[in-house]
Amino acid sequence: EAAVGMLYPRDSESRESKLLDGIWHFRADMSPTRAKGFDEMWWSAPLCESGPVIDMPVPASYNDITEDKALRDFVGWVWYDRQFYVSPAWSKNWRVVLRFDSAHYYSIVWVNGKQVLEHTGGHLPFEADVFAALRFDGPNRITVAVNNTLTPTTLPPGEIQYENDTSKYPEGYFAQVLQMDFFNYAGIHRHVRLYTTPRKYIDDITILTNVVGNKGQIKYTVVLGGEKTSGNDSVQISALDTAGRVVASGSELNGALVIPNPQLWWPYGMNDTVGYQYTLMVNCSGDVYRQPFGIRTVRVTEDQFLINDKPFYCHGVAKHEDSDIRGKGLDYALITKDFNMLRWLGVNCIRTSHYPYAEEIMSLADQQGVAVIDESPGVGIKHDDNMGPESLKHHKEVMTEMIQRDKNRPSVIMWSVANEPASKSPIAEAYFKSVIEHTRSEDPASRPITFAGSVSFEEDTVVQFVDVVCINRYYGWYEDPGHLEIIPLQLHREFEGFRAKQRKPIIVTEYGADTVPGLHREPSFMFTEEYQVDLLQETHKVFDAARQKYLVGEMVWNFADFMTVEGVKRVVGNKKGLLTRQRQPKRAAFTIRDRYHALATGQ
Ligand code: GCB
Repeated sequence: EAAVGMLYPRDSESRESKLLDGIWHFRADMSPTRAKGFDEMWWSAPLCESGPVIDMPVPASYNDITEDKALRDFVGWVWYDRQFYVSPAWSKNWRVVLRFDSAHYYSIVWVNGKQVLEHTGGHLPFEADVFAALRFDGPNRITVAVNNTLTPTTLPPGEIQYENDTSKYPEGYFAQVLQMDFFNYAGIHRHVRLYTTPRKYIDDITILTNVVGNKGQIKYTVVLGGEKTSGNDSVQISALDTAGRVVASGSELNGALVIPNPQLWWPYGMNDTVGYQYTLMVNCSGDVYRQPFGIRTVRVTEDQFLINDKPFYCHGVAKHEDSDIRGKGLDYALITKDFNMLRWLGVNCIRTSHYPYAEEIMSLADQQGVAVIDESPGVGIKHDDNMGPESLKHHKEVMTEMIQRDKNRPSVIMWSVANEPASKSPIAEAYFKSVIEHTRSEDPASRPITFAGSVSFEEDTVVQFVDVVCINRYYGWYEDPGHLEIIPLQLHREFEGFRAKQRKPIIVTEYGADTVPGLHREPSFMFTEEYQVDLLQETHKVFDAARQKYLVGEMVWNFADFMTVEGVKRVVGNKKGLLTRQRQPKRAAFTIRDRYHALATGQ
């Protein structure tokens, strides 16, 4: 069987790693065809020899690093390179894997001029054993070409619009048309690293948990990679608690463990302990890997979302990976601050709108008991040519990669396959039936599946396939702007309409109002801090009435302000944040904080 593992790189007695983060050399290929780098084979020598280079941090988006508008808004291939060394000790009986945690969007990677990797999709890891391409006795060079062009069949989809009338547009003019409401930040967004494993290695681990009476039941599967199994592998499996005590053990590659009186994994607010995780320590013929896991169950009924058989009410926010200067680049200070602000707000659940987030973010969610609706990059599926066979194939591959990466995470309580697709047409019905069936068959833990929809119950054709109905609604904002009095009627009507079609629980995955911090008016007026508060509060009345029945969650759009393309609806980005882009509270943040802390103590 082909190696499919995508375990997060973790050092151990048998594994070492080396981050290649730092300042790299960089050049955007501004040639009209964007193909100069390939014509001149820029990977065959250091980048600084084929033309001028600038310094570029990794990880980070390249867009906001310089003062060059052409680079900020660039569409096409950019090139990165750097030197590195590996210890001769790594040449003995090791596998050396080069892993990109993500690069946006389409990437090709060379080591010492030899192509070692190619990957499509911006938010998921890719890796390869590069042992054969490495030098252990001198400098190595890594070259990366990344292309951020979005097409009708990428996820997210996009389009390039060409203008040929030279009386109106300069020669060769084209513009990228985005179908989503966030800036198409690009570059090497997460860590790049080398890590070693023995030649025979642990390729994948799957852990399934269940709770029966006072017993935690663990089913695990370990997949080995590398040299053919000789049949006499030594296998040691131990489940450890947080104090490092062995609470169960086994000696098979596939097995079951029982943990008596387990500490369950709980989200924030549902128990005194939250985010409790055990570690499955796997030792296979000397390769050691420690996989964290949480014991918890997730189940959906006609009107409830149950975690460990207790009703869970999601009081959360949708987020973005977005901040000043670094764009979508991973930053430890930023993500730690974000989790502090999530706790400050009293949030117990986030949605990774609109793409899978960095694994470091997912790990904080696991540890801090923040439940996650894990969303794919299926955002902006608006046209029929985004739902053809090629799109479908790619969408399924992305779902597979996502599940492969996140399947063991206790925080992930549901998959979201898309955000606001055009879910009215027969083509959407067939397309999403197929994507959702595929997702169901891929997740060994059978988590619930959803998508965040914007189409009314009267026209939607996809909700029939999901477990939880998730709806994004902007009453009083895009619908009847300025009119808060319509919210109770229209939102209630949608709830009842969906319920009449499908007896499934509902989460409002988006509602909100653009708010310019510091803008005030009494009585409230759109874009003021008061209007955001009023809109939220008016909506909460409807939530409170439906909460006892079938509403299982509410999520504000958005945690913080974030960057978008330039456009007449956006004043330097989307301003629907409870927090500014610098993570300082607007007035509505206090409204939500009061409400969420009350909901957390009420559960
Ligand atoms: C939506 C989208 C989200 C946008 C938001 C808005 O429905 O899902 O990506 O940013 O509305 O503010 O328009």
